[in-house]
Amino acid sequence: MILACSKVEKKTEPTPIVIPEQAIKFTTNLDTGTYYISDTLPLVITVSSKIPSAGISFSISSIWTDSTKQIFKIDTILNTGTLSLNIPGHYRMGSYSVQINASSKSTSTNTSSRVLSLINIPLLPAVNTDLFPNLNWNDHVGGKNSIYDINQDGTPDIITYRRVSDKSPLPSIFEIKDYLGNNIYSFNLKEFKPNVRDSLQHIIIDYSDLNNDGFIDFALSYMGEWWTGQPGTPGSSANFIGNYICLLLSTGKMQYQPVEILDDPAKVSFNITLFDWDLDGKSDVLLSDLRTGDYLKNLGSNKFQRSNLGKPFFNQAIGNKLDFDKDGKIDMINLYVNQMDENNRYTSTDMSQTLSVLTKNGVKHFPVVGKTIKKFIYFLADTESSERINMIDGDGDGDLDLIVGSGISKVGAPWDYIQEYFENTGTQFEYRANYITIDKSLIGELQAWTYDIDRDGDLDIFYPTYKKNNLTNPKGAAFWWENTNKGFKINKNFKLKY
Ligand SMILES: [Ca+2]
Ligand SMILES: [Ca+2]
Ligand SMILES: [Ca+2]
Ligand SMILES: [Ca+2]
Repeated sequence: MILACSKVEKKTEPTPIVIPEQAIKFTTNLDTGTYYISDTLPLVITVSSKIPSAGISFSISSIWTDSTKQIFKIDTILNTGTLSLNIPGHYRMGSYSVQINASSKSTSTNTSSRVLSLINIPLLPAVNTDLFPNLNWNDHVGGKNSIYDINQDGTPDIITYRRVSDKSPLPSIFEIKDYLGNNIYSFNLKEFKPNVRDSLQHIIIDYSDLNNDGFIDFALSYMGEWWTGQPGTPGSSANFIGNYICLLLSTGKMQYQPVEILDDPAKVSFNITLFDWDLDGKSDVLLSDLRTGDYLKNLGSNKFQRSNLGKPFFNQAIGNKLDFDKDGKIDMINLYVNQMDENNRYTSTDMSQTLSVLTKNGVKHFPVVGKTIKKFIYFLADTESSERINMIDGDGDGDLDLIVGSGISKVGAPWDYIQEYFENTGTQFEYRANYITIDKSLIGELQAWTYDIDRDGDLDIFYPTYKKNNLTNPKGAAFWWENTNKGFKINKNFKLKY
């Protein structure tokens, strides 16, 4: 017989079994390498150890290491396995470091931490001209100051016309396209006006909201001159065969009604400029230039009346349109310098250098001093000629300073380009040598545009176009200029946005 036998023991309270907390372990979605950021940090933290009963205290902070500035800091308790955060504020160019500390809420010695590296490389909003090889890219860029978005979809647009060199006469097609390669609008001048005279085969284009419906309207001028040979060379002569102008008046978003406003075989015109020339609040159409004063006065409701402006506000020369006095309304700026012909003869007796600004309050004139700005009608061999202007606050004092863009023509070699800075002192614009750094081994153009590329709150400078298949060639490398408030410095840190 087997007797079950048992010891009778004194019953005791069970000793609590101390199960040590697992060492805290976590991973993030950004653990491998450097994360490229443009603003918001999408951070996901996953805890791989057992969560202590009281939870885990997380302390997360991000530092902009370029200035040791703290971007954000958060302390939070996690009771589940993952923590997802979208943390904004990393919009400025530079390096960031994200510190993550995790510790058990009940055992403060049970901690873990890691550091993530982020880098923000600025996006350069230049356009690749290989995208549409048949366009006149010069006209997309010239006389403008920054990217523009006609159809208001957030992607910058291109307004110009097709230039097909192996066809004569050219098709005269006005085009709106965008930086992603989309075709937005096209208008064939010759389909609308089959018997239009072919002249220089350039469509001169300007735009403004003429009928005040919130959509941009266009004026197209088909030019009135062509040459029998190389312009300006002996034996070559100009033939004048008139000027044709039509407006494209918006009837809705990207819908236009073409309206012929001038068909004159005797008129010669090299400009068309939409601006409120008579300062009554509505954009008008200057048919050629201020010297003639011939313009269409905007009467409202798509009605225009041929009129004359009378005495010119200024000697019309190199122009641009921007908001000089910061009242929200676009002003006209004009840099006059005496222009030379192909024989180095001045074309005027007026030797002044003047920046004129036409605002709704009238015109103001500012001397431009410290350097003789050269301008020629034609680029011949080794000609330095100023062709474009823009304005930017380069010294951070709140007023706009002047940028003059020039080309230096070369025979049998690529041209050089320079951008020069004239500081606004309130009464005049004074030349500051080398304020805008120039490196002629990099890309060059006549017109520089402005944009806050590093997103630090001030405008920087860049060239609007590049060629993707030419970036590694001499004079092909893209760059931008950082506004340091003490000069514009070449910066090669960027990614091409388009
Ligand atoms: Ca667009
Ligand atoms: Ca007007
Ligand atoms: Ca300034
Ligand atoms: Ca900036």
